[in-house]
Amino acid sequence: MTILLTGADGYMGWPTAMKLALRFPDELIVGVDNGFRRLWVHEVGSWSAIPIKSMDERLEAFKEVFGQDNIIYRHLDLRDYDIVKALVEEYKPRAIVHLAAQPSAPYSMLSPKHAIFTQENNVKITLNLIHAIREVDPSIHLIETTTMGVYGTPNVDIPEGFFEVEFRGRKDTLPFPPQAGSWYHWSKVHDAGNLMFAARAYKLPVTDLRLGVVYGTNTEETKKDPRLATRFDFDFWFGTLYNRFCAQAVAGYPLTIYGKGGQTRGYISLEDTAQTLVLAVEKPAEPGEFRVINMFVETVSVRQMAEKVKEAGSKVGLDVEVMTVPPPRPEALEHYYKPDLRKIFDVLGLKPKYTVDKALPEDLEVLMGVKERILAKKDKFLPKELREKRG
Ligand code: USQ
Repeated sequence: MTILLTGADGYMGWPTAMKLALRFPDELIVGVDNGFRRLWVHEVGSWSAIPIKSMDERLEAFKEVFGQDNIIYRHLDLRDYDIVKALVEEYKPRAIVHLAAQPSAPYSMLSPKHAIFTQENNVKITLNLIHAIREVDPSIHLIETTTMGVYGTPNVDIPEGFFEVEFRGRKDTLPFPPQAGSWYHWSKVHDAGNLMFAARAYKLPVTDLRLGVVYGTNTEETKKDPRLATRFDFDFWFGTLYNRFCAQAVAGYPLTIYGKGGQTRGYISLEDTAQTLVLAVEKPAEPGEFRVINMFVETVSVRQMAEKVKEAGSKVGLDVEVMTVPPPRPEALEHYYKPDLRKIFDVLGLKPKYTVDKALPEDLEVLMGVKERILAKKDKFLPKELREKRG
């Protein structure tokens, strides 16, 4: 049996490849990527704080460390339908874990070209996978990480995908209205809509994992050998909140709170993210089922995150400062946020290993070991116009 993993070279992809390979030792994990993430981060002038190896070197190290040889890597561009169909035909996977996407909101907002690239790239790949599955074998379980950002920040509770509505005396269960906050997040709204329709029209089993912000330097597997490390971005475009704040703390750079810092999001560690993806493969959706699962472990505001990093920093000798940056994004700076969180535990059975508080000391320590690499790119914490605005 085979499991196809797209985006295998990414921050979540590589750790997930290893976790899948270890959980299903008799199956082949086919990792696919075209190396775009490395290029995008290079394009914005930054790099991964933690040095990463090529896929070939990682696979060699995986074999050595774990004594298993069940991950292979294919360097392919999944925007081409013929390539995707040939790939699915060749390996006949039982499940496809689809992580290959341009994931950055700020990158997608850089220019018209970046917006269009992001949507074309992301939406096309999902459509290619849907159609390849339909043509080759409609029983293949398609799992995609969309985003909690599909819902935006409405002033009411957020369900897991669907909610009951009563309108002019009639009732229905409908998709919760999307209110995404960037061209990237809208690409995932479009993906979610396309996945929902594919499940209905072609009877595909589909799992839409509405993923929150992923954080952390390591998983159980990446820790075992420096050659198994996954990337760690901290720049304005590709670094996400917790990761950036940790890198800023280590670099002696003030934590960059955008606006009031009341922006609240769901957070989940890299370890728990990879584990949730393994669980989604273990427990597939039914044919024709569009299964939406909110995927995070806790909600934290930007202000609270800054406090947590400051406190954890002080315990390891870091004097962490905080600053307010004029809000660079079109988002609510203070808002209500109460998303449902049930299915990740009840349906998939995740037992989270981390919370932000638990992970911080370990991650700060790892990043202190690569402080020079962070300092070398500290001008990438903010784009020029924001650096100038703050004086
Ligand atoms: N923020 C700051 N200071 C910073 C960086 C971010 O205040 O230095 C704020 C942002 O304005 C935002 C919040 O922190 O309000 C989260 O930002 P983020 O960069 O950590 O995450 P986001 O852009 O929302 O996107 C990330 C991933 C994306 C994923 C999403 C899940 O890049 O792929 O889909 O998290 S969610 O946020 O739930 O939509």
